Amino acid sequence: MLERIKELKKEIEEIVANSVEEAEGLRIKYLSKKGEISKLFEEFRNVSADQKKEIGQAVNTLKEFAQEKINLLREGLQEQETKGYGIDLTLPGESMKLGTRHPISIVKNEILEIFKRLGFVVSEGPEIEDDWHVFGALNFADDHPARDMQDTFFIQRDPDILLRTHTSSVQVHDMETKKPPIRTVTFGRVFRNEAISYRAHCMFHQIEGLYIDENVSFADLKQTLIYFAKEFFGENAEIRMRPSYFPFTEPSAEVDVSCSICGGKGCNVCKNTGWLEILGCGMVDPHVFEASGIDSKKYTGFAFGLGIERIAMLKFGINDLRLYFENDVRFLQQFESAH
Ligand code: 2U9
Repeated sequence: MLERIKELKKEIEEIVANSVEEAEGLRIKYLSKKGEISKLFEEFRNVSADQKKEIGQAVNTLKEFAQEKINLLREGLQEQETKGYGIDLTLPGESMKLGTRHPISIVKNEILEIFKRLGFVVSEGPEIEDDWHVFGALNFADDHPARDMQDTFFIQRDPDILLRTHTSSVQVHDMETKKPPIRTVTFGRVFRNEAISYRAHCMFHQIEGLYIDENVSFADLKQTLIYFAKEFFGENAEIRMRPSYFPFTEPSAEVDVSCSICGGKGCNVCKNTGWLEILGCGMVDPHVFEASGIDSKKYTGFAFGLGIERIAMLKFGINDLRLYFENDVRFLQQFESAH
């Protein structure tokens, strides 16, 4: 009898049906009162007591298997018949809808690629930091306003823990763990305690670069930024530098690029100046080197930082920062597809 059960299992494994009627025929053949499996149950009465357990289990398993298989066949066919089509394997597949890349990611990737071509290595680090890596090691005075709760998010329990306000903290880790020459570019989210409006947000994205070696000069910085501007904004792009101040660089400068919309003639995007501010930069302050154990007599370096949201606004003509973080698909779908 076990042999017959095995044979039937194999037979049922291979059954197919092309219509609901055929599936019903199969149900009758195997599962009706006079069906093959019912016959097995009748024979089961004559099975000796010592075999009853084994054969009983096998017949029940076979019955469940047949019910499941025939139900599946019937359900599949019913669905096809109610939808009014059969399976046509020659039909082309339905293409999957691809998402689009976020404008911040598009700009971030493009900028990082430019600096990677110049030999910069990408580094990332934690968003939750300590005071030393965000402020102390970067030459911020103890009473610097950035350390104020009005400007920075602190963790209530421990004033030493805060959300980084710039990605320079990542490069402090690099300086602590690597030996010059160091040529890194970082990107990531930074947090500032700002009221949210069309031109300010409490969270945005930065890219920062740092190059430390012997004899690195301001001319190297300028040439690197000219290369970046031409690669990103086009061959005709020019830059100008204006003196500025940051605690971590000396001298420091703010950098403008010639307005790519009006070609420098003046328009409403550049507020008729012909220039757009794109980044800040400078030579790394010797105090910053000393704080991380780098010999400031032997090494010099340059650093720069830019806000990705601002560059993406210029590139795509976006006029409200909040659009980046609202996840409105009507906004997001306008950018290149992620493939
Ligand atoms: C180390 C030392 C110095 C990074 C720099 C800037 C100038 C800068 C702003 C641009 C717009 C921030 O996003 S923004 O608000 N950044 O102007 N950032 S120099 O200097 C560093 C970095 C790391 C160790």
